[in-house]
Amino acid sequence: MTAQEIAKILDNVRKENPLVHNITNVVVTNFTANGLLALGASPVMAYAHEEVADMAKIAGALVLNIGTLNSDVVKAMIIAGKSANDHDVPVIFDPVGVGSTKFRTDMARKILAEVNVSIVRGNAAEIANLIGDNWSMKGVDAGSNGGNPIELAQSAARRLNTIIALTGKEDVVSDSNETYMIHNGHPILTKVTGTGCLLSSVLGVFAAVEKNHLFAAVSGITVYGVAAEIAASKTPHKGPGSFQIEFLNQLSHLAAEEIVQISSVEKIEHP
Ligand code: ATP
Ligand code: TZP
Ligand code: MG
Ligand code: MG
Repeated sequence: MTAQEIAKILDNVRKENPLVHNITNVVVTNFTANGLLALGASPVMAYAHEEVADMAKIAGALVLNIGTLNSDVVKAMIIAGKSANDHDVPVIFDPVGVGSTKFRTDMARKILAEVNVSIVRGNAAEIANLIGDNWSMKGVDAGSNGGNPIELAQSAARRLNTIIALTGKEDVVSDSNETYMIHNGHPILTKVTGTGCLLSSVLGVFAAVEKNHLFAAVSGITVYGVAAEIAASKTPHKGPGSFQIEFLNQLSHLAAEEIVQISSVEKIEHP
């Protein structure tokens, strides 16, 4: 993918203003809504069993995030997910904290068994635990075990038959046939809660306007990483509070020329 193609997809987001239905966690709800508004999308959070099917079918994408799950929320996710599948609405899944408790792992696998998901976005530990590989988890944060994120993303994409967007210091996007690595982002993103969750919803925004969901995921992650780099450069010696606000500003202002100058997307050749 070229930087110009990525900038064009961002332009389409701003022109089309897609509605994105989020069933997400209580920690990140406000930050997610503000991040999607800044980017040019129209967020809605809706959880009632009685309405989620109707909301999902009129949305451009549905984002399911199990950060503060309970049985009722999981039921809502499955109702919404089936409705999205019936109406060709792409579903993005963020398996927050999978591997840290048995309930989370069981529920994540249940959702994947019942709903056809276009993109799974998570840190390395979450992606590994989703496919039954051991990778240490500390609550919702990835531990590290020195594994290879490219091989992990490719193998998870093959086994789950979906697109994997595996994030961390480097981000990897793979559908098992085609793989990209994105070298943008900034370590201060790890000091603001919900930056992973917001990114999953941003992938919903991009999937709503770009039918090729592999390109949508690469574009969303790149735009996000470039905005973070600019925000960090504008808030030096400040801290996560100032960064978080400036990051929202940059999601809103980001220009095509900045994507061309700063983005770093590498296509990984398959053996
Ligand atoms: P975790 O809970 O492990 O932090 P997460 O769900 O919050 O996971 P991240 O993997 O932190 O998600 O990804 C969120 C964003 O932060 C992505 O854009 C990613 O590229 C970026 N990011 C994470 N760590 C770094 C880092 N060390 N350097 C640069 N960018 C990073
Ligand atoms: N606890 C449950 S969900 C959540 C926390 C702290 C937010 C996790 O956000 P992210 O984006 O994975 O850092
Ligand atoms: Mg994080
Ligand atoms: Mg997360």
